[in-house]
Amino acid sequence: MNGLLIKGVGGLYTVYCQGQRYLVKARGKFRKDSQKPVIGDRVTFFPAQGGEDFGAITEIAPRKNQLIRPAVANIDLLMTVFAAASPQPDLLLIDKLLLSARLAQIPAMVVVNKCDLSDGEALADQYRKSGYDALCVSAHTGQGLDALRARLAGKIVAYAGQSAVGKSSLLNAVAGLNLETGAVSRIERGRHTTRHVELLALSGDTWVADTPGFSLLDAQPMDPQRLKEFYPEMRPYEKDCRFLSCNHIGEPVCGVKEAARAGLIAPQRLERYGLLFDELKEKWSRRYD
Ligand SMILES: Nc1nc2c(ncn2[C@@H]2O[C@H](COP(=O)(O)OP(=O)(O)OP(=O)(O)O)[C@@H](O)[C@H]2O)c(=O)[nH]1
Ligand SMILES: [Mg+2]
Ligand SMILES: [Zn+2]
Repeated sequence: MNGLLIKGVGGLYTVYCQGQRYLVKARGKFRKDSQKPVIGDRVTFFPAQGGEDFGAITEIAPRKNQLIRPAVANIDLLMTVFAAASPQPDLLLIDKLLLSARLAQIPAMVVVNKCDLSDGEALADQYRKSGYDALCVSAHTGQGLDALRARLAGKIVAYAGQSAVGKSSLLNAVAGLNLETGAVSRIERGRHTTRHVELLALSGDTWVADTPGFSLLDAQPMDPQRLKEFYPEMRPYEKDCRFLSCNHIGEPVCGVKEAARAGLIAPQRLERYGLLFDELKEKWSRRYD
């Protein structure tokens, strides 16, 4: 049988297959191959037979992507969440999360929550210009939640974003979950040491990795020269740069900077690109330390 690994605690795993949950263990060969099963794995298994307590995993399908800490595989969609207001948006964090997702080959989208407090369209547009799907929503009024539900349907979803932007509130509103929200979850998160990761059923075949995905930030050092590849909105204007290798940060005669000045690309996003460039440059120069 084939199923989805949704939970693992101390070597005992739960596999979901056609509405049923099966308790299974991994066979010894996986430990030998140092190929431990990971939540989100598509596995071949057989259920417990006559008198046995547990079934067994016999095969793990190749992973299309994987988060390391905590380990989750085969994520179909990363929701990067920020609030239009309260807390003030940390868009540099969002840019970093989107970049890390690209590097990890995880499709990502942008969710602007709390649009009942402030209009998030201009912020969402910064990302739409960059080719991202961006939705303005409110967990409180329900604005945009049908569209969000449609984006998530049938997928394994992970989420990320600074504290208090409403990640738990959104999951609760979208799927009728009962995750802790507000101050309580923030206090507890500091003390909580996660012993296991779990995929929660949002509905039917939609799953959410119950972790805010911050491990994404520990990405490998990257050559800053490559950063512009991740900003497709710059491409049409690069032909107007004097230098073929222009990084659009301080070079004279830069078509991209011109385009930002003319409002053709979001100047704020270009500014954050510069910050990210400097940060990557610093990390890159220390990569052999
Ligand atoms: N006005 C408004 N407030 C919201 C909205 N969504 C969430 N909130 C409030 O924002 C606060 C934080 O929400 P949470 O869902 O706990 O935020 P979180 O992102 O899960 O926070 P952490 O678990 O700390 O990372 C709560 O007081 C929510 O009631 C919204 O759409 N509009
Ligand atoms: Mg939360
Ligand atoms: Zn340039």
